Amino acid sequence: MFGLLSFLISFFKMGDVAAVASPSVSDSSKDSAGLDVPDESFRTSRPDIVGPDVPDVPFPIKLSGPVQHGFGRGSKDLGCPTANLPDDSLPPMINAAKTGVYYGYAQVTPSEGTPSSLSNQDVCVLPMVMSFGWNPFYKNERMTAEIHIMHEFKTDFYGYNMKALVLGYIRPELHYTSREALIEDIEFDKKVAFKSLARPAYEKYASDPFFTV
Ligand code: ADP
Ligand code: RBF
Ligand code: MG
Repeated sequence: MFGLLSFLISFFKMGDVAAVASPSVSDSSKDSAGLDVPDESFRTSRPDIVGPDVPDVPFPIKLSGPVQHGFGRGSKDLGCPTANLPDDSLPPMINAAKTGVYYGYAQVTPSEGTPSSLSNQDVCVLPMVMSFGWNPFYKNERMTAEIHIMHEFKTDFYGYNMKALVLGYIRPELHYTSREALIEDIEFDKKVAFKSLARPAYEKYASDPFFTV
């Protein structure tokens, strides 16, 4: 009896050791300013499917609003345009999730009664990656939700309504010191989003009634 009790006491005292014994992949460490910088080992050995096989709480998260102008850096600096959601559309994300990179589906639709420059393919429900947070690389002072839709659009669609169904978390938002590393990781994020969404329980959200038929 005493043997069992002392074993249990020493087991709980060894909480830290037990944590080390069950390995977990670390994705970041702190730099001297306390910012999360990517670990090289994380960058070179990232899984290409993330999240459970069936979306779990707090997903799906629904976001919607007219596409806003940002600083124009996504296309120019990173070769990855991101459609920015308005501030007042962010509470469902702010209230339920931490900052980071997410995957899901998005749909762009013209406002009623306005002529549209978008094709039938452009207004489909399409896979997306979303950066939600402070963009430490650019030292932003405002939180943003920026969506890159994995589709080739022929024109911009500022002012058009965008709906997004966020279905899973990919990684934390990190403080990149090189633009090249950020670009490389964004490319990998797209691959992760595609593969993670290709599971039946995720695919079915592409025809969710939230989207416009
Ligand atoms: P901004 O800082 O104004 O958001 P970006 O350089 O990030 O500028 O470009 C975003 C704009 O590019 C979007 O608002 C949209 O009109 C357009 N765009 C074109 N293709 C895409 C795409 N695949 N995903 C998201 N936005 C796109
Ligand atoms: N910005 C960061 O500072 N850190 C990140 O980890 C980061 N990850 C991103 C991942 C994706 C998929 C996308 C589309 C953008 C990411 N960005 C990140 C945001 C990028 O800095 C942002 O698109 C620019 O601020 C241009 O608006
Ligand atoms: Mg943008």
